[in-house]
Amino acid sequence: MKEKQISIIGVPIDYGQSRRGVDMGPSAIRYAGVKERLEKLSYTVTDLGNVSIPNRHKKQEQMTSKLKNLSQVIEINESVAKKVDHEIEKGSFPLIFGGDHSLSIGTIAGIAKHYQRLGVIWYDAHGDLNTDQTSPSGNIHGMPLAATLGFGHHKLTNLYGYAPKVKTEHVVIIGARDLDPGEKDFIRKHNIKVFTMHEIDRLGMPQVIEETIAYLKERTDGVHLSLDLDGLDPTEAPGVGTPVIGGLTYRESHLAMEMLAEAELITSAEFVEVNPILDEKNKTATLAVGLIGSLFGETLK
Ligand code: 6HN
Ligand code: MN
Ligand code: MN
Ligand code: MN
Repeated sequence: MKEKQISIIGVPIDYGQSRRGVDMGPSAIRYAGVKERLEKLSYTVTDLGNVSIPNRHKKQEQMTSKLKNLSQVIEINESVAKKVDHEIEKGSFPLIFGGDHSLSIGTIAGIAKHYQRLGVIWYDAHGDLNTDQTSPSGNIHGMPLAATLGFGHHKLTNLYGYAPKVKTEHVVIIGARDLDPGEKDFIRKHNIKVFTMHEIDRLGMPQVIEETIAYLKERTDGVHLSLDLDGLDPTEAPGVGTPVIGGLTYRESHLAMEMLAEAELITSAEFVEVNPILDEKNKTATLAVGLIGSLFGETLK
């Protein structure tokens, strides 16, 4: 990492999906010692606390569209975008903890305006490429990548006043193994670069990350890492709301983070979908902190 200043932002959002507990993800990651871990690597770390979340009981959900909790997701993500934008302006590396994956609509909105061609690595069991038309669930956490690319409900795509944030040819998805029919169509139609578990098993993680780095280095001027903990196998990361068997191991993920650190490719990052209620003794948050250590060069120093 070039920036020596890291700003931690917690986004305890759970409105993008249906299981309670993911709002405690940021606390669990903090409790697992992330700040100390990064300070040991001689970064200056500022924890900005959490973005505030409207209370579930105060605000009645308005079902004006089939998207669940749309107004809350918009409101939260507008403040996420603002906060992240501000930290980049100060020259700091934004490190965001979730919270469900709908928060990426806000983080990337705040980040992308600082780049001509922002790249995104989407490390996830899912594509998160659904739109209001294709979503099987109505859960907005299944839509953030599509929204970022300019597809879906206009309130999601135009969040923070511009669209699209990222071009389809500047995205690499790693770890996909549960794609909905509409997402598969989207990937084919827009020729999105995807390493499914099938390709990862055939090529091995070293080649997958080498290809990812080469692909993004020549096309982009900054790369955001969006790491959904359900990209990992549920045996190692059980504390997630939508687990899918047959996932990435800790070792593969650890290696991926080390290779990204070595390449000095990543300019912002988020670790999302940690749900402590579904976890076993904070295993998933602890694993996330291990990956964060590697991403910031722990094994190289
Ligand atoms: N995530 N594809 C499913 C849906 O409801 O759209 C699951 C999405 C999961 C999203 O894990 O961030
Ligand atoms: Mn600004
Ligand atoms: Mn996922
Ligand atoms: Mn996701």
